Amino acid sequence: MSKPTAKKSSDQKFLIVVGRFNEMITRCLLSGAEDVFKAANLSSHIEVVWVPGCFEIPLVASLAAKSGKYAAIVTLGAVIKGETPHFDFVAGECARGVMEIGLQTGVPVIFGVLTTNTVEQALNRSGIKYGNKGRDAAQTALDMVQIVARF
Ligand code: INI
Repeated sequence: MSKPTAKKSSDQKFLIVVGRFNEMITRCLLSGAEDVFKAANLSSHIEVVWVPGCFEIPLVASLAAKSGKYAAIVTLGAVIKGETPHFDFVAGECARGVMEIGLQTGVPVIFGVLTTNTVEQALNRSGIKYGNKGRDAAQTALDMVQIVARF
C-alpha cells in the first residue's frame, strides 16, 4: 500500500478562528495573520470564522479539525485580566482546549491568544510595539504543517 502523500501547499486550506471579545485588538491580530498568508500567496486558502469570545474557540476549532478540511487552524483572541477570576477560566480553558484538539486530531492548532494584564500590553503585542501575535501564529501554522508532514 502506498504511503499517503501530504497535500501540496496549493491544495491546503487554513482556518482562522478569532474571538470578537476585545475586537479592537483581535482585528489587529487577524490582520497580522492575513499578512503572513498573503506573503505566502495563500490568501485564497484561508477561511475566517468569528466566535463571541475565547471560551468558544475550542469547540469551533475541534469541529473544524475533525472535518479533515484544514491543514492547520490558527486561533486568535485577547483575554485581558479584569477584577474577577473570570480571566483565568477563559484563558485557561481556551489554552487547554486548543492543546487537546491538536493532540487528539493531529491537526496543528495554533494558540495565537494574548493573555495580558492590561489593554496596553495587548495593544503592544498586536502590532504596536512588540510584534504581532497574529503574525507569529500564522507563521507557526505554516511551519507546523511542514513539520507534521514529516511524520
Ligand atoms: N472573552 C475573551 O475573548 N476575552 C476576555 O478578556 C474575556 N473576558 O475577560 O471576560 C472573554 N469573556 C467572554 C468568554 O470568552 C465567553 O464568550 C463568554 O463567557 C460566553 O461563553
